Amino acid sequence: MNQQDLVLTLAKLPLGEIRYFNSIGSTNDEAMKWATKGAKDLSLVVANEQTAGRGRLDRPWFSPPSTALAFSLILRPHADETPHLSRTVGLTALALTDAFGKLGLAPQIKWPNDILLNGRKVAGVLIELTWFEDDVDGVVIGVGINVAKGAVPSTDILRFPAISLEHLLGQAPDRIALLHDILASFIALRPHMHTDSFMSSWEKSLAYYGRGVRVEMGGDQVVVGKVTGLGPDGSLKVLDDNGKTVTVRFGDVRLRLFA
Ligand code: BT5
Repeated sequence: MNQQDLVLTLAKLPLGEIRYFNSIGSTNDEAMKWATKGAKDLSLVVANEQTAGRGRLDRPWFSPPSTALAFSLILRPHADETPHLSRTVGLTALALTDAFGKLGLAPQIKWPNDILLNGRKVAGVLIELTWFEDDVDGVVIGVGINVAKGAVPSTDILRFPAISLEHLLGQAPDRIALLHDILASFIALRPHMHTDSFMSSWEKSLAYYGRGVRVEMGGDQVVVGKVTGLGPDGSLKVLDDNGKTVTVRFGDVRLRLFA
């Protein structure tokens, strides 16, 4: 992977500028800085390796050299998109499921930000915002994908089982071609983000739909119940054991065995 190949392969997409790094701390850190300094809509930071990749709540994200796809996409939301910005994670997840589907795989979205293959995590999404006064003026979408087997961390640092595309395909797909397909799907889906059909595609791709789950929402807050769908803002609806629908806006979802 290098800047020239990226620019050539992505040339037909209506992107902003592209910055490639052979090694970087975190593409999201770079993109956040760039977003506050005027990066254009759909500008892209891509790295061959991250040495301080981050997940939610500053959890570590492992992306060793040449085996992972790690990138951050900067959005300058249009005025008509701002009411729906909480759907950006779904937009990104659907772009990823589309691109993995094209490879013949059957991905599912583990709410809110993980992509699963065969019940294991192959990719994660981290969304961060930049503000101008009271308004969001930039959205940084970080995506990490385990492309080759070597990207998958050892089990002792994992909160959830992981897998790579190579494990399932027998060989690692080309990272730049994969990035192209993800971005093309993202750009095609973006104008539909406000629609009901977008929400139903997102719901249809959810892992654990209709199944019993346990959601840890931080602190001691836990909900146990059945996934019944998504709220209009992308929150997860869980019907708890007392028959009450709980709206979950942040959390880690696990399948409840024996439910
Ligand atoms: C995520 O957080 O899954 C979001 C990951 C986003 C990473 C991208 S890479 C490009 C951009 N730049 C960044 O610095 N970040 C973004 P979360 O749901 O909190 O999951 C984090 C957890 O995933 C960790 O606590 C580990 O247990 C696990 N993990 C770390 N590396 C992994 C990997 N390569 N594959 C599977 N699981 C991993």
